[in-house]
Amino acid sequence: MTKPTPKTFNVMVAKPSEVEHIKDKSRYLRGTLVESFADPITGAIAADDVQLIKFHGAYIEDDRDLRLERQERKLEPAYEFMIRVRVPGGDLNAQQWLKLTAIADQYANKTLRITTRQAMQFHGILKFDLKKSIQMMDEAVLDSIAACGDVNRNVMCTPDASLSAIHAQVFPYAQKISEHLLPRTRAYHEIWLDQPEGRTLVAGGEPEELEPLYGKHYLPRKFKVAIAIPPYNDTDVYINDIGLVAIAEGEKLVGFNVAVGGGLGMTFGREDTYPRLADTIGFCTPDQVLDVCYQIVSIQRDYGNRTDRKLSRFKYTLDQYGLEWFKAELNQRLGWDLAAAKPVEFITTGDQFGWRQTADGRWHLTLRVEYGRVKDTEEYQLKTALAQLSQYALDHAWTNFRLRLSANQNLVIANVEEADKAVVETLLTRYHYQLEAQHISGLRRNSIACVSLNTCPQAMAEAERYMPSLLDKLEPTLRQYGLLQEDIKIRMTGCPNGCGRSVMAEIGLIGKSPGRYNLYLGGDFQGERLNKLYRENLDEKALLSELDQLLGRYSVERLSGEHFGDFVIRAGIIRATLVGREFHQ
Ligand code: SRM
Ligand code: SF4
Repeated sequence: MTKPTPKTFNVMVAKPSEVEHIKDKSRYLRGTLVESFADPITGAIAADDVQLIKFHGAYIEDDRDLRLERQERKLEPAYEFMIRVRVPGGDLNAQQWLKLTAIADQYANKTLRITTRQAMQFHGILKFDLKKSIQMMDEAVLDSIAACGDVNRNVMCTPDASLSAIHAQVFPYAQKISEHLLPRTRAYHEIWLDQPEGRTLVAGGEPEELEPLYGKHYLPRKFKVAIAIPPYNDTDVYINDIGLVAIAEGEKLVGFNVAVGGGLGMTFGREDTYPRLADTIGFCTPDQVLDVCYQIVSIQRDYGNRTDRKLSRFKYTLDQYGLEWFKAELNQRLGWDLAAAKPVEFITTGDQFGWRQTADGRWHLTLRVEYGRVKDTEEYQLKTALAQLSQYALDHAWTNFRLRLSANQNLVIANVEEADKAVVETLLTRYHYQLEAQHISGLRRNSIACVSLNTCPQAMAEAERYMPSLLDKLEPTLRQYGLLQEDIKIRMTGCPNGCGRSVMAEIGLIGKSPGRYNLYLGGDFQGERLNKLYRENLDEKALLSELDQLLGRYSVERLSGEHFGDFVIRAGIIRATLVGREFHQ
């Protein structure tokens, strides 16, 4: 194949998308954000700024529960902002946790939302409170730079130190890669933190900014990196644009397998969009990994589709030009060749709940947080318990105390000395929080639901708010078939964008319209196989009936140790999806 032409803005063959034009004239992501946020007339911001503010970690949304009523009353939608904090590896200290809790209480909807990428989100922030929220984050050395937008997003790594002897060697790479791929524009510091302009003016007054990786047009689309430490695939490593699998020799990290081109988003009605898992292309050593990530991002910058944003993720660049071309291009940019990948084996994408100990004698407690929403309810007060625990850590100079967010929307209380275990347990039980996840069903333990309504503008059906009641209705069926404690992975999203990674689930539910879902089957337990559409547009009754039949068969026909996702394929209920391009077939 002849070498493709790089698709930089100026030499693009086809028409650049509207977002490309917005980036082009944004003066490195400044746009008219200052003016928009000073405008007292509306809760909204200018149209171009709606795109630009994503690069600063925020989205404009409106409360969809109020949309109709406000339309009828001829009021503008109830505009509010979502902001996503960048937390590489999901790692937060006590002071940071307290600041985030304060933001939730003072400016947002009084909840903290752990995301499926180990970041933290706030919802319901009003326009004039956004800057104050960002400044509060900054006081705890946190930011929302590149948490959204056409750049590299939050870098993931397993948060649970007890799962691997090499965790301490691997974990810092989440932070290092995140920093290495951060945009360099000073726009964020100027606009939100009132820090002086960092740009120099060249002749003619054009601001010249040092943005060596991204340039003026940043990436064609969002970009994601994750690290997993086998045998645990709790970051769903193969759904990322770059998936790094840590390789150990004995108790020493020797490098990473490099996988490229994962991504899950698709659009109903467009079969040229599809989820795709990353292909493993080789191995690099720890001191090579930053350069490898940088050069992969640079190839996507130069060759990604900048015309049709539905086809602009890296996965499509790879499928368009081919893996062999990509490997050759990468090796050329690196100036050396990746080594051959090492064999790896994963056993699960789930979290390991409860207390677990590391070799240094410290304890780590993984708590289930229902769909990542840290809140106080009448039943339990998790938000208060975690804030009090963080305050205790500060008061007692417990400096290595950490709260770590998991990619399954859960939380690890990390680095607890034997003597402090009782403090943690007392606080959690005082606020009625269950320490162990073993009291709930295996299906619930292995469930994820995306944010969806009432805040997500893309939602077609409920997810986070509906999943608990759906599970209430499924659990009697599980009990009847003796499957209550069986680990089965179920995930729900309110639309096909894939934020809750439904197409990787053994039971995947994707919202089609209010109260109706597509049912997908055949994902595996270890995160190495996509599922496939089984039934379309089911209401709750039809869904429960389908699952009743499937679970009934599973209970009698399964082989010893066989996971549900493998069973439905072996039993001929669904065909396995082996490559993303065949997802719709
Ligand atoms: Fe996502 C867009 C929430 C993880 C694929 N995602 C959105 C937006 C911003 C809606 C929008 O565009 O207006 C959602 C905000 C709703 C809200 O009110 O909070 C949203 N995504 C989320 C979170 C919060 C879901 C959650 O329940 O935790 C996750 C935040 C991650 C983070 O901290 O960075 C989240 N999103 C994901 C994942 C899973 C992952 O990365 O592990 C995916 C699938 C993987 C992938 O990227 O392919 C994902 N989100 C998308 C897409 C589809 C992208 C595509 O390639 O087509 C969109 C829509 C878009 O980009 O146009 C989207
Ligand atoms: Fe919103 Fe769809 Fe993502 Fe759910 S999957 S948060 S509904 S964009």
